[in-house]
Amino acid sequence: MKMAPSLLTLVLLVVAINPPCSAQSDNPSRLTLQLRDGWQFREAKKKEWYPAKVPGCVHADLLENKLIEDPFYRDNEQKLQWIGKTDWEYRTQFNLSTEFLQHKNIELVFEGLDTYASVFLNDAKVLSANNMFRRWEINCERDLKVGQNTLRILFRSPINEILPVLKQMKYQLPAPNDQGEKTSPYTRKAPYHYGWDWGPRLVTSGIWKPVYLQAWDQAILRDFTIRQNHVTPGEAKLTAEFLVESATDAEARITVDEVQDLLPRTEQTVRLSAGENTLLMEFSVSEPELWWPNGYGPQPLYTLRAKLLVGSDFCDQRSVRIGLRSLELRQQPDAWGKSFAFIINGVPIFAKGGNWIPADSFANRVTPERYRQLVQSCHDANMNMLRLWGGGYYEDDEFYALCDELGILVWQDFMFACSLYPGDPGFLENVKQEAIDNVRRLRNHPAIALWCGNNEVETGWVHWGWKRELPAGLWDDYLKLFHAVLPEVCTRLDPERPYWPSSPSSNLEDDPDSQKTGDVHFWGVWHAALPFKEYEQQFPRFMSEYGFQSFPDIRTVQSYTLPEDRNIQSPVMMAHQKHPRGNQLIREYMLRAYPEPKDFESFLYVSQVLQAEGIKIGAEHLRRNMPRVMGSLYWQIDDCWPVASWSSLDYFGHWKGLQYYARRFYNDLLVSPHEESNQINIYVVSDRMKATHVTLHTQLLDFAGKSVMEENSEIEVLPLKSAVYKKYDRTQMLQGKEASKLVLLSELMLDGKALSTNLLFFAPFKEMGLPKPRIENQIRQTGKNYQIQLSSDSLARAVYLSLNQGDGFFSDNYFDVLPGRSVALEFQPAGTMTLESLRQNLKIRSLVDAF
Ligand code: BMA
Repeated sequence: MKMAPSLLTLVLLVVAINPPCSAQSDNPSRLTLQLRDGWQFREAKKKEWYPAKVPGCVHADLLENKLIEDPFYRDNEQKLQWIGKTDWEYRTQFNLSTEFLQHKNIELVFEGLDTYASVFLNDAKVLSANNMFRRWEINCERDLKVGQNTLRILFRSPINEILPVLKQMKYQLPAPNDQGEKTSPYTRKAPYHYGWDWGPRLVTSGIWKPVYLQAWDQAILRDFTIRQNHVTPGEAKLTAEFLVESATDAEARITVDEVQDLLPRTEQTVRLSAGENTLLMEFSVSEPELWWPNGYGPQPLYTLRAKLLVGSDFCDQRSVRIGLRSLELRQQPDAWGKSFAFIINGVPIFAKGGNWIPADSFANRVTPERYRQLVQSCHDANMNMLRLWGGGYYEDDEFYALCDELGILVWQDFMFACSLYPGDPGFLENVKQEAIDNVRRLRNHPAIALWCGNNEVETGWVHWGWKRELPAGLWDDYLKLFHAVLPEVCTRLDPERPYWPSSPSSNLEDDPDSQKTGDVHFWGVWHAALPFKEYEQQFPRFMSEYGFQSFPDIRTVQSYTLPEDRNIQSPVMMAHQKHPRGNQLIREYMLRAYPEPKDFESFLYVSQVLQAEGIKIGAEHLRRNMPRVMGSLYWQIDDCWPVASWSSLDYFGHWKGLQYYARRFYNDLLVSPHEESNQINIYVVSDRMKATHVTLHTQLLDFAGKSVMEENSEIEVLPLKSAVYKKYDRTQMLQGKEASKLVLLSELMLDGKALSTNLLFFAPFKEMGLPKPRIENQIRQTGKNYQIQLSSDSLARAVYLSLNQGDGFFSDNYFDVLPGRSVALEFQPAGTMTLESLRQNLKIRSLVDAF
């Protein structure tokens, strides 16, 4: 790969130099002083102060000081509602030296304040904040002194702040998820804090992101971004854009290099004017190594470092990590309407993944390790896209960095969900600044594929009665926010990335839920209680939400219950089910296909099988219908607390059945047998860019393993395509046998290995009369881990391995074991575990055992 400077837009001189430029100190003259220590907090106006953690939030601090009980335990949530209706105060002290104060410019920077905050520096009020999602930068030289300084922040209750506003309103802005006074639309704060149909109402306050002082003299590099103007395998044409603030007019030098020297450096001399300067430097990389979504290729990343020098003074430096790829949201008229497909490096990508919600009610508790475990789990389940849903917060940099590394595209909503919003100039300006801060912060991540205005506001207006019941002017406010303010920021700051107004949306060209154009949320299954088969009647151009709930596993339930709570209808279990009809719906769907589970733990297990089997129907249908459909994002990936929900990863990151199923139904090669009017069509869907030669093995068996029909065919699976590779007449294939007692196995074999396996049943579980299987296991130690081999004397469905005690990860779970065929998997214990204790604690069950 080569990089060469080319044409310049604004600049006087560009030189590509290799090796390094003139000597300079390793540290820029900009200084940062983190204000992490010595924090205390108290209920406003009360006497006693307690130690606090920054970044953090008041609930976490109260818990840490043992002033409240765990909000996630039993029904504690209810008892803690006062916290959100209380004002809180935080303070710290820090010492400054004479040298530090000699700097010409000193700024106090808050990366995030939650939410209505008055900031006092040595008793001067320096900031009044009103948006959790904004970054605040305050010139504060005047207010600082040598020696001890005090920083104090008063947080007003975000609920109380809005109550007087609500009183004056002639109408109520809809906020169906607020579990109390409906104040959330007026406040720029994570909507899910106010409660959701999977989340508790825990209305936080606090300093939720880092705070620091920043000192500089001559010039500061406020921003550095790389625009990818045109990227092909032959050449990447890029523009580096710098935002420099300078104290005076001056001549400066900017150098850009790659930290590992993977790209040659470039340098240019520029004239700065006093104040803000936007500078552009165009350059190109020939034969770039391209960044790909997971499954399509590697994710090469480059860390580019920009240095700013004025004379011999090394003023500042900033780094960005980028991946080179082209990106397009292709919306082209076709036989079914208008396409909705993400094209990366010229390749149409079928988006496979789910919807991401905040991984905790208290953002600061999501450690880098937890982020990694969750995003890695998505990667390992063959996902290539997550939709960052608009009811939470713009994620931590860590999250996007992981998505860049693991090839997970991000559909990024702005933080608006299921409500209408004010449209007064103050509110719009506040949102505009929020958008500027976040687009600037995030735009260098190659993973981000789309900016999307909101979640379900367009469809809410049209389909949830808002249009009928509310003043028409609210729609004008909608248009201002989502069709003017937000797209204008995106076009100005991030012109190469597409903007989409809402999810679901038809960009006002059709009904918001139209299946001809745009994206769709389909909730006929679940909310309308329609059968899972109804998924197969849906042909959206891109399915950005569909889902079904399950319970978390018993260990997770144990974390928030006492033994007497462990029944589905108990008050504590109901407190951890936020959908009003949730448990009832799970039971109703369950009894359509299964008998009544024999006990509580079995109910939890069967709920996970039910969810996984249901979403499998939807996901495989969507994939079979590529390219008409180009995305399957199920609702939802993760949880913010331990709860019954639509997630496939529970609060502790445990894989539910759905996560294991997702790995199979999102495999790059998928065999998917499907009954279509007395015919059984064996589809193979390929997300591979090259044709693959495999053996398609099909076999009709009874539950004891006796073969009724068996065939092997050599097939060439076409790249990036869904097609039928084999057809059977149902009646002929069954040869007069009772269908409910048979199973059709389809698998793609390569070099003796099954790349994709799928079973087709002809009756719901409760009509199959499956015998109780005898499952044998053999365990072998392999270093720190164990290999477990299972076999069964008859078909064992949804075999579930778990531990009575201890923790660890099973490389596979919730799988079927056919008689006469063994299944091997790996177990990684969380700590150390002896073979003996694994043997003692391992519990193996299959569906039959649940009844
Ligand atoms: C979708 C989401 C969320 C919600 C989920 C389940 O519409 O956008 O608002 O949690 O449905 O009801």
